[in-house]
Formats: sequence, structure tokens, C-alpha cells
Amino acid sequence: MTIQEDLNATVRELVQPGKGILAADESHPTIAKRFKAVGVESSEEKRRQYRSLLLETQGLGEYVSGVILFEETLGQKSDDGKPLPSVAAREGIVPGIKVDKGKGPMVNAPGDEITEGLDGLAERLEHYKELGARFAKWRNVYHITDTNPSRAAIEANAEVLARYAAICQSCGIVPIVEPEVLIDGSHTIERCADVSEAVISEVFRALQRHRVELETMILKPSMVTPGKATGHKASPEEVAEHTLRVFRRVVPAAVPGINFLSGGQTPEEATLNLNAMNSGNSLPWVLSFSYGRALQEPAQKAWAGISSNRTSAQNALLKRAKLNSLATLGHYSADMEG
Ligand code: 5MM
Repeated sequence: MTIQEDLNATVRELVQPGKGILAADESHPTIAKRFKAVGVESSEEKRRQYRSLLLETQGLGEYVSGVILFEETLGQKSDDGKPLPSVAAREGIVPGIKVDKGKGPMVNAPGDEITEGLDGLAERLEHYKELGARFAKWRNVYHITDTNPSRAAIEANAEVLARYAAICQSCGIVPIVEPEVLIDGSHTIERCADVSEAVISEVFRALQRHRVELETMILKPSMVTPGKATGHKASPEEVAEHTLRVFRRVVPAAVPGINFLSGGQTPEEATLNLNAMNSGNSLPWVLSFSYGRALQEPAQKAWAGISSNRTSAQNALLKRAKLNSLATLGHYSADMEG
């Protein structure tokens, strides 16, 4: 297959109505934090057991089209010796890989951060491809305060995301472009909308400048919500209204799929908000999920590092995947939580 055929085929498999993406690409410090919350110490073997459990969930492929893995997982095997990317592929789930090298403070931009990892990216992608990855993910974050994100941070982060996406496509890897406007802070939903509009419009300016093919990329943004420190939760209808207003303004219809991150919302909130966006709105893109915490939290609690809890953990994952699948069609309601 040519590079273009690879890109077309991968995006077609990832963006399917009724399906979303499982983000299981926590870096070592993040997974250690998640494990600690359920009383598990993070080790290579525990991470292998846990991520095997996720990928071996029977029927997950009915609701999940792709999984984002961490580099370590790409090289790990299931108990019966199968490489984990092929375990996902067997279930009809496209394996992908997080390729950024993490974020850090941006020089001369107090309070802003920038993501690293462009050096040697093309070579790394060729290696990941050999291990089975067909798409990639890169996350940049934006803090909201009265003065952040600065114009410099908005422009520099957009440039980095676009260069990453262009390199991925040149290697036949579909890029997931993740600009996350963080939920932390005491800002209003209106301020979040303004920042999101500025951030995402700049991302698309950069993507176009770098000639990224919009038809073979996926956007993974945060929803527009009030800051967490306000203690105020907007209703799903408010979140949907503000989020769609921003996205209609700045995301070209050529983009096939928008897969939201959950960003610290509870699993139920993330499902309700996605459902509200998909209820009765005519949209140019498939609006779906690429949740980490909102898909995995109940499964992690049910597992708690104990192998005999494997099936209940898989059931918990399958339940969230199914409910979010319904939300992508606008068919979810809270009473389905049981
Ligand atoms: C799963 O976590 C991903 C990796 O985070 P770190 O590099 O900080 O370890 C993260 O990018 C994730 O894919 C997104 O934030 C979506 O996850 P949530 O939990 O926000 O839905």
C-alpha cells in the first residue's frame, strides 16, 4: 500500500460512527499515580498485566476503534506470548502510540508549557510502525489564568503540533492532534470558550501552513467547561452549546473526526456531555471520545491489582465503552448507568 492508502485506510477504521478511542498511553509517572489511587504499586509487570487485561476485553472492538499505547506497551506481550498491539488488532482495534516526550515550562512565557519530542521523530515512527502502530498521538497543554496562555505559547504550541502531524503523515501514520485546554483554574465557561477558540484556530492555521492533510488527521480536544476550582459544573446542554459554538467556528469540515479527552470529568459527566453534543445537532464531523480516565477509572477500581478481579475490571471497561458508544449516537441516558 502507498503512504496515502495507509493513511486513508487507518482513518477510515478509526472514525466510525458508534466507536471511539481508548487512551491507555499514560507515561510512567501518570500510571503510577492512577495505580496508587487503587493501592497498586507500578512495576513493568503490573503495567503489562493491567494493559493486557484492557486489550483482552472481549467485545471491546464493538465500541472502540483504536487504542493509544505507551511505548513500553508496544513491546510487551500477553500471558500467552502475543505482542499486545496484535492482541488489540485481533479484536478489530487499531493500535496507536503516544510519541510526544512530555511537557515542560516554556522559556520566557511564565505559566505556559510546551511539549518536546520532535527530534528523531521520523525514525521513531518507522520503528513503531514495525511494532504495529498505525496512528500516533501528541498532547500539548494550555493553562488558563488571567494572563495565560500567552500569545507566544498559543503560536509555539500550534507550530509544534503541526510539525508533529506533518512528520506523521509523511510516514503513513495518522496523527491525533491533542491541544488540551486544562480544566484547572477558576475561570468561567466563557473564558474557556475564548481560549479554546484562540488555541484551536491557531492550531489549524499552523496545520494548513505545514500542509497537513486535514482528511487524514483526528483532533483530540478538551470540551468547553468552567474551571474546576469554581466548584460549578455546567449542564451537559451548556457544555454542548459552548463547545459546538467554538468548534463550528474553527474546525474545518474536512476533519473527519473529533475525539474528545475527558480531562478530569467524572466518567458519567464525560458520557453525558458527549451525548448532549450528539443529540439533535447536525455536525460536519464524527464527534466521539478518546478518553483515558473516563474509560479506565471504574476498571482500575474493580481490578485493584488482583488477578481474580480481571473479569469485573473488563466488565467495567466494557460498560463505559458501550455507554460512550451510545453517547456518540446521542442515544445515552443517565438511567442506563444502573
Ligand atoms: C492517558 O493519559 C495520556 C498521557 O498523559 P501523560 O503523558 O501525562 O502521562 C493523556 O494524553 C490522555 O490521552 C489525555 O489527556 C486524555 O485522557 P483523559 O484522562 O483526559 O481522558
